Amino acid sequence: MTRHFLSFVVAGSLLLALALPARAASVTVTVHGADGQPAPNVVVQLTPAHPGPPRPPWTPVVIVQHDIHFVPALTAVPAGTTVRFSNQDPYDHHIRSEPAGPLGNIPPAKAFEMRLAGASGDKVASADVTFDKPGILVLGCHLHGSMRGHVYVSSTPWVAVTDASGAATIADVPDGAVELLAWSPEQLVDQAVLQKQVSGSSVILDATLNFTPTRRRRHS
Ligand SMILES: [Cu+2]
Repeated sequence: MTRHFLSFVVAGSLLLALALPARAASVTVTVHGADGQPAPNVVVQLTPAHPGPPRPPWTPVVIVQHDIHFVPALTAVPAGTTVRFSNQDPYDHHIRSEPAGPLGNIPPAKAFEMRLAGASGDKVASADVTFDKPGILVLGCHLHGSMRGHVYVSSTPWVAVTDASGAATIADVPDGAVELLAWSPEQLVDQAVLQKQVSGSSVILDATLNFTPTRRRRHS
């Protein structure tokens, strides 16, 4: 074979690789506590070795203030996502970001505060915050000390929160090696990064937390 023919073959294969869509899977991650029980309200984040082209930002993502609670209490979004805060209570909330972590010493991924007027009739006050860099933050309210929420800002678009059965499904995960990282607002120590493999159309991965979460009733 001539060198010319070889480079033709190489170029041809490259073109083919670019033209074919990378295979992707729907991945369900099941998370358990150290006690073996399903763990709801845990963030799972996948970082594929071959992420492919950038994904469009998520929109819209809404966190409502209802009954002096943030709903949902835990929100996970990819960095770059704009979150709309919407006050459905008939009284004001003064929402602010607070440091996170067991010692409260992790600066919020995004520092902000804003006052949202109480809803009257169908008039609901809303404001948008764009979470541009990965990290975590606690949501609080100047006016209601009991209000607590968490936002996890992911470095990848493959992120979700486990449901009541401790499972989260993430669509369109590129095939190949992935790193799986879990995060719980209750954890004292970071979870280990797990090395997993994704292939086929439907994949189930599992993770076990390094602690046993408390069984709190979920506000809905
Ligand atoms: Cu409030």
